[in-house]
Amino acid sequence: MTNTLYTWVMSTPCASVHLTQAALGIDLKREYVNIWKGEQFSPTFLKINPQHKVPTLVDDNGVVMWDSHVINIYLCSKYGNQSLYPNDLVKRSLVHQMLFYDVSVAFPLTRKLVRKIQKTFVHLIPHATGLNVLIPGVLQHPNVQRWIKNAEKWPFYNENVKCIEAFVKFRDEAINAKAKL
Ligand SMILES: N[C@@H](CCC(=O)N[C@@H](CS)C(=O)NCC(=O)O)C(=O)O
Repeated sequence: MTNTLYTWVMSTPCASVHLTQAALGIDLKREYVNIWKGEQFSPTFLKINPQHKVPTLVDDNGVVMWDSHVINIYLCSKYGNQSLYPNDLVKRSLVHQMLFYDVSVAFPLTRKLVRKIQKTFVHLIPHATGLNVLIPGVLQHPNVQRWIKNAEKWPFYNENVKCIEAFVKFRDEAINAKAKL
């Protein structure tokens, strides 16, 4: 059995698993689930994950796992990557600290913001690229800028670019649809 990742390119939790996959250099069969078309509610997918969330991993031993943080930890532990997920207890706890921060603070905040943008003013931001314009206050902070510049050097960063490109395509389509009204 192959590892199958149920995923969607417009989802940031999914992008994090794509980044991990690329960093580990492993094969995962990807099945795309377009959540904006409601494909996560198909009987087939609900049978796999009744929580109807992507990313969802069906491991080569048939175990189903969901939540990007869990999947990322699992893949790093299984395929071993000391720099991404160190054995050292203190270093590992610092990794967990950021993962838990993402679960409890960063992701819920971003999701709220993106939903508002989708519903209200995506057509007003024709020059926005990805999230760079959407949350300028956060992204222009020097620490965040430094972090982004560093991330751009990762050899596997292109996986994130694909996610941003999908978002930009969505934005352009939303603008065009609005212009036709
Ligand atoms: N904490 C979860 C969040 C997963 C999540 O919210 N996924 C969204 C896409 S970004 C989803 O599948 N939404 C579909 C739905 O809830 O029906 C993770 O990190 O994997």
